[in-house]
Amino acid sequence: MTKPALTLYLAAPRGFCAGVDRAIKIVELALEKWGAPVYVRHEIVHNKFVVDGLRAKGAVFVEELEECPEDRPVIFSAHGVPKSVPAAAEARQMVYVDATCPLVSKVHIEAQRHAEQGLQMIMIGHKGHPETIGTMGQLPAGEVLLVETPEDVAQVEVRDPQRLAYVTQTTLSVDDTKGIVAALEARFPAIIGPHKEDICYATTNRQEAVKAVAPKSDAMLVVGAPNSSNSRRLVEVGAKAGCQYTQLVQRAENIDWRALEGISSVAITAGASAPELLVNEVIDAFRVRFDVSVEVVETAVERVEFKVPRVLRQSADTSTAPPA
Ligand code: 2E6
Ligand code: F3S
Repeated sequence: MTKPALTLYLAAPRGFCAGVDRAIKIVELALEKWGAPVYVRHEIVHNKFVVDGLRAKGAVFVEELEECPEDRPVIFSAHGVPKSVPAAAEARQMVYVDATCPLVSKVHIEAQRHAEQGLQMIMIGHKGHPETIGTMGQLPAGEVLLVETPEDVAQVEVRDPQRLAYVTQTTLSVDDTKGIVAALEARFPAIIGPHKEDICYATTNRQEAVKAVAPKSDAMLVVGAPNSSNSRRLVEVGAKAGCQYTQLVQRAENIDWRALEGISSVAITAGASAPELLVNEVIDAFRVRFDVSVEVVETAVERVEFKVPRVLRQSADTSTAPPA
């Protein structure tokens, strides 16, 4: 039987960003340097395949620092941590490596600077997300006000409308955030925004690429995890850009083939924490069922790279002893 023809639009950029790449390298290098087990506070990035792979090499994933023994190194995830976390690690004299993405750390510094200048901080972010918890946790509890929607902006109660600044989560929808910022500026004309956008280059580029592929595709699949904020935003952006069917899939086995019956085009992208191997797995699954022609749609070229912390930069075999 001949297979139906399918044009597969492969969005670029997609998948791993520089912060994810660095965070995974940090865990791998820590395992080389100190041996197993190395503890990781929270999923290093929001991807089960990545986490399972590192677990198999000896990483132990926990949610709280209290679950880690004092005599083993601990790594903080790419999403960032409240200030209280490294402080508690220091108090317990633990060896820790911070894998917070430098672009998240930039937002942390920004929030602290504004607060030092006497400005009250508002954060645009998703409640309960580890990055939001980490950024808000750079200042004492209750100091940062969280808004998620323009409706929240109408309700928020500030100390002094003349002395306000805002920061955002790095993985928000670029377009939805514009609406929230517009609401903030309309209600608080004196509010100060970030020097340079807090939404990171990887988020922006992946959303732009989706806007290029989604409108011409009968369906769009985003490879990524349900707890990956940036991946979920890609699904929403695809739907808003006019794609009739958008789905988040962790693996090829999650594809709902019934829903894809009769399509002649599909767009595929991946969140910043999804390995390319899983994208290839999805493409291969399409090849089994369709006569696929792949068209790469590239809207930006990324050359961003972040160095790993100095403690892990020297060759792995210079110190195999566990930390003192
Ligand atoms: C750190 C900061 C931003 O859920 P979210 O999209 O934030 O996280 P991941 O792990 O899916 O993506 C990478 C990342 C790490 N993004
Ligand atoms: Fe960093 Fe953006 Fe990736 S904040 S971890 S470069 S999605």
